Amino acid sequence: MTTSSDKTVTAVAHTNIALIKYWGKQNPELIIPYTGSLSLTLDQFYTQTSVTFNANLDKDQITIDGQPVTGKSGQRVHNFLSIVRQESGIDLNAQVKSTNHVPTAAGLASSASAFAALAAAASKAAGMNLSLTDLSRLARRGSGSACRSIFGGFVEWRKGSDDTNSYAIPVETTHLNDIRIVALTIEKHQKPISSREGMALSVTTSPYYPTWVKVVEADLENIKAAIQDDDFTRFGTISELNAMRMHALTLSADPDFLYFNGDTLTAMNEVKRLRHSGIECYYTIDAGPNIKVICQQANVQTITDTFSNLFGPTKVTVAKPGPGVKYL
Ligand code: 2P0
Repeated sequence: MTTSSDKTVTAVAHTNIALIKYWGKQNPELIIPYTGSLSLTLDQFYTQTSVTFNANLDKDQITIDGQPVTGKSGQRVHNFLSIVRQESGIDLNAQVKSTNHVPTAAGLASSASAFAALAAAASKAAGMNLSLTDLSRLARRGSGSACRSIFGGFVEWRKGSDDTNSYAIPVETTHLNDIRIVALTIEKHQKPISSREGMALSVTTSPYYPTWVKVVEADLENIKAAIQDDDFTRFGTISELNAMRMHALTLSADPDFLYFNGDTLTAMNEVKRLRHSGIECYYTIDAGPNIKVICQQANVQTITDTFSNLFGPTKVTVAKPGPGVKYL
């Protein structure tokens, strides 16, 4: 049993946007997915987290943006810290201070940057010195998508079959580096059905789920080939298709549910209109109403002008490929 460690460790992790979506767990306890997925880590949205294990604390103390975290979210962080305690052998409570530079739970995958930063800070504060692969495995235990935020740029989560072999790896490439994500924050409120609940409902009730598992394998191979061929058109086309296939699993669940709202549909139509007018862009949408427009640097201005006119300039953020996890 370790009884003293006052070292504060601070880590920063950026969020990621999935182009090939993770939607369903074959092992909910260990967060082993049914399929692989592929993402791009973004430079604009990140979480900074400091962790100190301290013998004077009688329980874990967690704050996000200065506010104490309790209830379900607090329990999730506490459970994650218990995994770190178990794996490191430390037997102390922790102080966790986290600052989010992400619109929380609005479909910008805040849990990805949150658990990636927490995994990095907590493991090091507990005296572990994990490889990036083991850090990715650990982050996965907090939130599936967090395993991808350990790395920068394009990242593939290899689904694996158990705790040892389900982790993310960087996609080595110099291609598509002028890719940009124009994020439209249509709605900042918490979504009515969490990703965790939504994917569980899709797995257990959508008759199309087995087909999704097959289709994702093909989408994943095709998008990796598009990256290696530096083929933006194929890259964008596959991304948009894959996102819509994921949302078909929500519409076909019992009871059915939908993450889009009216503004989401307006934005989708606008992306298609722009594309038909020669401004090449595609959309992807996660478990919320917000849209991310996938484009190249040359078209960023036209696209941001268009959506600033529609929704207001404060709703539009341009992101570039971002870095992997870092210690401060
Ligand atoms: C993704 N999403 O690949 C998919 C696409 C949302 C839509 O990963 O239950 O918060 O913590 O493993 O990672 C969001 O789900 O879910 C997500 P858990 P997570 O980015």
